[in-house]
Amino acid sequence: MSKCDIGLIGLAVMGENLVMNMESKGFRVAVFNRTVEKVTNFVNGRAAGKNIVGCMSLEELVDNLEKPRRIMLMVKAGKPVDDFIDKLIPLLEEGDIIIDGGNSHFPDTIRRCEYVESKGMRFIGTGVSGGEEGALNGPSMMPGGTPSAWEYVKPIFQAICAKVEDGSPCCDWVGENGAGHFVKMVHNGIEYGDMQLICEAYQLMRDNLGMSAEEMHEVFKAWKKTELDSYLIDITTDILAYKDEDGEPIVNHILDTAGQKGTGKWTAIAALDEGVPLTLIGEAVFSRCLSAMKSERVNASKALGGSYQKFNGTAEEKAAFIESIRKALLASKIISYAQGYTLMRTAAKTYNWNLNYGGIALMWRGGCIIRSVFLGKIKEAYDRDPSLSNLLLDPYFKDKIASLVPEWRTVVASAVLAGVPTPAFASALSYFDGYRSEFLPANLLQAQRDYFGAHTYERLDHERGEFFHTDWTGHGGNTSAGVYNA
Ligand code: NBP
Repeated sequence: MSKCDIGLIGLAVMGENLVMNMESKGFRVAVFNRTVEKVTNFVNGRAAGKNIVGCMSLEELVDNLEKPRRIMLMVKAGKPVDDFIDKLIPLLEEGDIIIDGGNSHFPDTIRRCEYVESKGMRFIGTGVSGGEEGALNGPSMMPGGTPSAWEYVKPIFQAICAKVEDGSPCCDWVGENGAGHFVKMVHNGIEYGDMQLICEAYQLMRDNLGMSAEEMHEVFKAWKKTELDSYLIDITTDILAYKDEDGEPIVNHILDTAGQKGTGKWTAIAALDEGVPLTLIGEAVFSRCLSAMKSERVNASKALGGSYQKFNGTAEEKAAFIESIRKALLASKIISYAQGYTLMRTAAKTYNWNLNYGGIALMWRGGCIIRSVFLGKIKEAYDRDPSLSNLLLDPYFKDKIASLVPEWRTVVASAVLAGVPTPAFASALSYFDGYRSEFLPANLLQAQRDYFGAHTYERLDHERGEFFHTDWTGHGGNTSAGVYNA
């Protein structure tokens, strides 16, 4: 019997579908699962008659693999990954490759990569996006880790991943140690942002314009034909048309509390750690938190007044406002990606990753939840200038946002007047206005810091790096604080 090309541990929804995908591309796959009955069920069920070898122990799995061995873990993120790594290492040989395809936090991947390499083996941490369907038919994959492992994993990953129209794979090497999982984390953060933006457009149409789910379905259907064309707009269009058993749109029956698994929070925390203003994704995470406070909001709506001002324009004005909402959504989306890319650029410096920003846009272009036509424009921007410091400075995005700004302002202002919350639209606009400001009020802020804490300040009429302190009250000394926190 010939050996297998790859082993996969973890026969839950993602693992099973990835195995089926690999097998369909001509790879022979050995499989194992902690609860071994699942192996038996799988090989006798979905995998029956396929080029898939069920293994009842890790030893059997390892014995069944070509060298260098490639073993992919698709298990619950966290301790199960560490446990499997520790069980595998004594069974493996130098140069063998352990791949973690779960949603691991990138600091864990950095640690695991160093640990596995210290034992003479190689490690890859890869983001896999696209859910169950993506795993089966072609996910977006973002691998990083031990660089020398990539040549052994590349033929499999690039065969099973999603492809864009010209056949380019939505999977390429991201960078060393935790880079792949970092990029996957930012992907998930951007996903939070994209979903929040769509929900704000929906709330404006529902609560300000008083539109029905059916009417909004038509609007999103039309938006699919614009630059907003994306998987998330697609599924929103479908959701709004879906009827419950009583014939009502099911969306009207769903409780308005959102769950989260934490990857958006990780992205926001990484941004705070790196000092990057990732305001839109931050607002998207907090909006889910606010949504989860349902009973408190119900009480507050009674205590504080929970109604929204209704739009009272003509049919033409309503249609024009809907188009303005579309533009506000697009403008805010550009800001979200500009912020996400700034986070990746900053983290790349911190962690010494040589990230290929156009390549990342291509990886997200197909297969994953944020896949969209828009990502093609980001790829083009980084092809034009791989060292672009901010997406907003690319000629295409600069012109695009300029064309959207007036109506974006109208939408945010109208939402504020109507009392409809639009935290992502509004924070994106504030970021835009802050980013394009030569002068911010931080001169006053720095004066306050110097006043109460002798934190010193720099002056416009002196070179950068010269620090001054003022005795603001006349009772202070000339001593300034030792550390200047820029
Ligand atoms: P789950 O995240 O539900 O994990 C199930 C697998 O983990 C099973 O094989 C289970 O074994 C194993 N496992 C658990 Br649970 N606890 C274990 C432990 N203490 N020791 C050893 N094994 C343990 O599966 P999934 O939804 O297929 O996701 C797999 C990974 O892919 C996760 O990291 C997930 O975050 C990520 N991911 C999921 C999606 C998605 O749409 N579901 C998308 C992208 C990425 P058992 O059968 O013996 O309980």
